[in-house]
Amino acid sequence: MSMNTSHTTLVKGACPHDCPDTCALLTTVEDGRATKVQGNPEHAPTDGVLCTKVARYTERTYHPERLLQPLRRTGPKGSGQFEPVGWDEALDAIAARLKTIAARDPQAILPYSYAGTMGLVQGESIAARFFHQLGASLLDRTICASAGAEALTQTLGNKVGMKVAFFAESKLIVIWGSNSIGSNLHFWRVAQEAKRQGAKLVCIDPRRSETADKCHEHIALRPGTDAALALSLMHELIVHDGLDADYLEQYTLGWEALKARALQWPPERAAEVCGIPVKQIQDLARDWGTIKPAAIRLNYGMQRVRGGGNAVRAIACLPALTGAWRHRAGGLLLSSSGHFPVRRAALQRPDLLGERRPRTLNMSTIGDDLLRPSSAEFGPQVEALIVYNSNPVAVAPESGKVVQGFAREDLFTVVLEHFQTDTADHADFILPATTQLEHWDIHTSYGHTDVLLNQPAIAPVGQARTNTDIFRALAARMGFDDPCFLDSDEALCRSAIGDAQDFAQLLTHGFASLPVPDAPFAQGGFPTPSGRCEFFSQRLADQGLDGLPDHVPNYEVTDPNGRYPLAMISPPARNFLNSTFVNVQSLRDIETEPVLEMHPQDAQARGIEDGVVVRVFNDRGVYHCRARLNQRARPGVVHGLGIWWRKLGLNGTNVNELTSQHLTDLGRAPVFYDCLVEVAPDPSFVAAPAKKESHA
Ligand SMILES: Nc1nc2c(c(=O)[nH]1)N[C@H]1C(S)=C(S)[C@@H](COP(=O)(O)OP(=O)(O)OC[C@H]3O[C@@H](n4cnc5c(=O)[nH]c(N)nc54)[C@H](O)[C@@H]3O)O[C@H]1N2
Ligand SMILES: Nc1nc2c(c(=O)[nH]1)N[C@H]1C(S)=C(S)[C@@H](COP(=O)(O)OP(=O)(O)OC[C@H]3O[C@@H](n4cnc5c(=O)[nH]c(N)nc54)[C@H](O)[C@@H]3O)O[C@H]1N2
Ligand code: SF4
Ligand SMILES: [Mo]
Repeated sequence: MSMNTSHTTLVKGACPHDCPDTCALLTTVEDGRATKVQGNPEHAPTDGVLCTKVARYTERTYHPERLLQPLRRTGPKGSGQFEPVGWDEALDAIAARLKTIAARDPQAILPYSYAGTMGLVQGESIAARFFHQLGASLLDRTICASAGAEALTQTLGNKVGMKVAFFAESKLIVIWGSNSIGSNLHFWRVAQEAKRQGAKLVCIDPRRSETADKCHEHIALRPGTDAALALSLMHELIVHDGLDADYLEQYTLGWEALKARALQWPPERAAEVCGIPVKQIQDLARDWGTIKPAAIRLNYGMQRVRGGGNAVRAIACLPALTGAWRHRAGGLLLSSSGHFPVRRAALQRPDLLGERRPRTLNMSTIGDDLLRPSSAEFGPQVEALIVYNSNPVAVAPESGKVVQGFAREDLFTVVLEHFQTDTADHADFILPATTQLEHWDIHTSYGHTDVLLNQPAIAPVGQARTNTDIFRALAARMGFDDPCFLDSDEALCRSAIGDAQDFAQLLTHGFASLPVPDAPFAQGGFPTPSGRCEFFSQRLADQGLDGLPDHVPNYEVTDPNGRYPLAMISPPARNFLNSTFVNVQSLRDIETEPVLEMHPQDAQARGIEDGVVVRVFNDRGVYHCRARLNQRARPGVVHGLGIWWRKLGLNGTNVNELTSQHLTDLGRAPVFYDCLVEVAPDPSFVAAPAKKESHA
């Protein structure tokens, strides 16, 4: 399991972050201290390479501001003023408060968590059991991928697709809504291999990203217009005889209906909607119809708009039109997570609810929901919030409202964290949690099909405890005596995944591959109700929705004469992972300050020079950052990069001050990239001195 030299150990682990690559880690431990985190060269998808962020994992783990002991609030809500408190005292007080609230109605308690760790054990195992036993409100975990996930499930039957390694053999790769170099580095390495073998790379992205720079073709469409482009590609394939009639006949459902829809989208119409040349559409359609094998790497960046679900449905149809799935290097990959036989019910134990059916609250509308009073439709006002693996004050949309909700003096908030984030600033109690180097976990992936085991490399830093251990301790204090609360983390790892998992192999190698066929849909066999690729979805039609994919325009469509004439998207900054790593100095030094990328033409029209502080605003709020003028932005679109910590920004806000709480067409997800703003120079702006984290 680990190799011993004199006082050095090499421990096998898994990267816990919300990233499709799920790298295998090797941590060097010298005399009990982790000194280096590297990629495991034996794990093919990792290939011995990590991104810059996780290569700095020891800097994050031993960060001087790491939370080392439980803290109790001393100042007003949100002031960030805390005093140290013992574990027993903190846990007793939390359990007592939860008991009081639960005695009235446990649904007034809301867990709030996401993918700070993607681990099945430190994610939702004991925590989920705890909230199920309690009967707390359920959380609809929609903040990232649920529009695309729902769309893919309706079309292909599950979150399934190509195996990432075979992109190396593709001759045409369409990178659609993904800055792979920044957010899917190990796929990019495979695409580079294909490029060396003569493949053509096309990038579809409003932003001229680092990835777009390195592709042969860049189609810079307006945000939220991908379905129009996809339908028009279908139009061209129909008109110019690019279809695989045999594949359509044998393995798809609803072709005649989809064909009629696609014929409404001649390239001239789509070009107008997308704001791109007609020729780009015609050329891509010709390539998609003639170059084989052809593959699409779709990513979630393009589904954060009103029509995000429909757009994913339209794009997911494209491989079936040309029979691209026949080849293992053809087809599409958005997510591979549906391939894993995770035993979710055994881990999370929804049966502990018994007959109770608590309400479900959507994490993407936490701003509104924290401000809602009790009512017949809503149920009880949220009185307590337990946050783990997430930083909602920074990452949830319309943060003005989120902050107002978290600032409620009557709301009882507990935050399990590594650092005093913007969310932790609003806690009544902050509980220090272990990092990936300090605990057991088991990981699936949404970018490859290997299971990874993470073994602890070092003892918990300070008084940190695992999420599981914290919920076990709370369960005991609540009087929950089901034996499932005693399961150890190692036992949870062993039981997490069905028969595909050989635990001995995981202990030895750190990873194991699932038995997934190389070309899963070469002869149909889609995991849909019909077994076919469902262009038409009866399940959607039964819900009163359009059974066919269509272009659904953004909620906020640009109007050059409108009050807010610029469309803003806010994709990740390469050196942060959502809001994680923003407080790691060496990485923040690379990103420097919060920026807004603008096209020089838009800047000039507003008297904005490169590097000046600007006000970005709409009816929801104001965000200050520095203008960065370059050709990455197309005219009419601006980019507020990365999810900065509010308190490390220029005026104590971040880009989510401007985003809305509207939801997508499918999957109830947020529409971060469907957002209109105006921008103005702000020469009088003086940055507030950066707030220091203070715990004492
Ligand atoms: N370095 C880094 N890596 C990350 C993350 C991070 O924050 N930093 N986040 C992780 C997470 S949580 C996720 S969900 C994944 C995936 O995260 P994604 O959100 O898919 O991130 P990106 O790959 O950056 O892809 C977003 C790209 O989509 C583009 N885009 C925006 N709107 C549209 C549109 O309407 N149409 C099209 N075609 N493109 C659009 C953006 O300009 C951007 O280049 O990445 C993960 N990896
Ligand atoms: N404007 C805009 N907003 C966005 C996005 C965007 O592109 N633009 N992207 C959205 C997307 S795709 C996503 S996925 C969400 C991400 O939102 P979140 O899932 O909230 O992700 P992070 O901001 O990385 O915050 C995760 C937190 O979990 C903590 N954490 C990590 N591991 C552990 C652990 O083991 N125990 C405990 N207790 N804590 C831990 C980390 O310290 C970190 O503070 O943000 C969304 N918000
Ligand atoms: S964040 Fe992604 S690329 Fe970086 S180490 Fe983790 S899994 Fe690999
Ligand atoms: Mo995400």
